[in-house]
Amino acid sequence: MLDEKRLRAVLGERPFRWYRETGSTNAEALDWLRQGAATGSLVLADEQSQGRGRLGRGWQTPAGAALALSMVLRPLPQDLPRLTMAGALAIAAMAEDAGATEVSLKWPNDVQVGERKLAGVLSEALWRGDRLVGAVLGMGVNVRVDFRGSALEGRAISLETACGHRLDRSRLLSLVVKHADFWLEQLDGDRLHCAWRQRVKLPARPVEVNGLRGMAEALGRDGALLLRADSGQLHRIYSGEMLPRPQVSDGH
Ligand code: BT5
Repeated sequence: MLDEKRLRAVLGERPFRWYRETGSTNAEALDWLRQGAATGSLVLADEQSQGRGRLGRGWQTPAGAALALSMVLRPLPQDLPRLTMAGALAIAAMAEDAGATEVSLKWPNDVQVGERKLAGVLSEALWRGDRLVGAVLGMGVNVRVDFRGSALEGRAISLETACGHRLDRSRLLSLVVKHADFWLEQLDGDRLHCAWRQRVKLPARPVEVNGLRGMAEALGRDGALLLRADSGQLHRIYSGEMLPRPQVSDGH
C-alpha cells in the first residue's frame, strides 16, 4: 500500500504531493509548477478520475492498481520533445528490472510488453507568452489493473501479469524515478536518442498514421516518425497514432 510515510522513505528529500484520488497528476503538477515548484518535484496519485492521455484522450488509473506520477521539470525549449523519450525509457528499464521481458516502445509514447500497452507517457509544457515556464512529465503504469471484460482487454497489460508475480509499487516507484533522473540528465546528448531508437519497434507491415498510409521507415533525432507514404513521399510526423493497416486481400 502506498502512503505518505512510505513515499517519504522512497523519495528522500524530493518534494512531493500525494493524493489518494485526484483528477490528473499532470494537472496538479502544472498548477504546482505555476506556483513555483522546485525542479524534480513529484505529484503522485493512487487513483485518477480524469487521467489524461494525448489528444484529449483519457487514461485509466484505478485505485491501488497502478502508478501515476508527474514530475516538474524546467527543460530548454528545444529539449521538450525529448521528455517523452526519457519517460518511456525510464519505464521500460523499470519493467525489465522488475523481470518483464519483451519490453519495447511504440512510437510515439507507449511502453508495451509484446503488443500490449503497459504504460503511457504524457509531457505537457507551460508557456507564459513565448517564455517556457517549465513542463511536467507524466507517467502512467499498469501494475495490477485487471482489464478482463473491459474495452482495453487484449490491448493493455499490467506489469504483474507480464512478470508473473506480485510487485511492490513503492519499489517500482523508486526504480522509475531513478531511471527518469538518469535519462533526464541526458536530454541534450546522443545517448538518449540512441537508446530510444534502439527500443522503438517499427512495424515491418504497412501502417496508417493520421490518415496517411505507408511504411514506418525511420525515426528522426527530434522524435519524428519518418513515414514513406504509398506515393513515395517521405513525411515527418510529430504526433499521432500508428495503426496497423488492414492487409488488402488480392482475392487469391
Ligand atoms: C497516453 O496517451 O498513453 C499517455 C498516458 C499518460 C498517463 C499519465 S498518468 C500520470 C499522468 N497524469 C495524467 O493525467 N496523465 C499522465 P495516449 O497515447 O493518448 O493513449 C490513451 C489511450 O490509451 C486511451 O484512449 C485508451 O485507448 C488507452 N488507455 C487508457 N487507459 C489505459 C491503461 N490504463 N492502459 C493501457 N491503455 C490505456
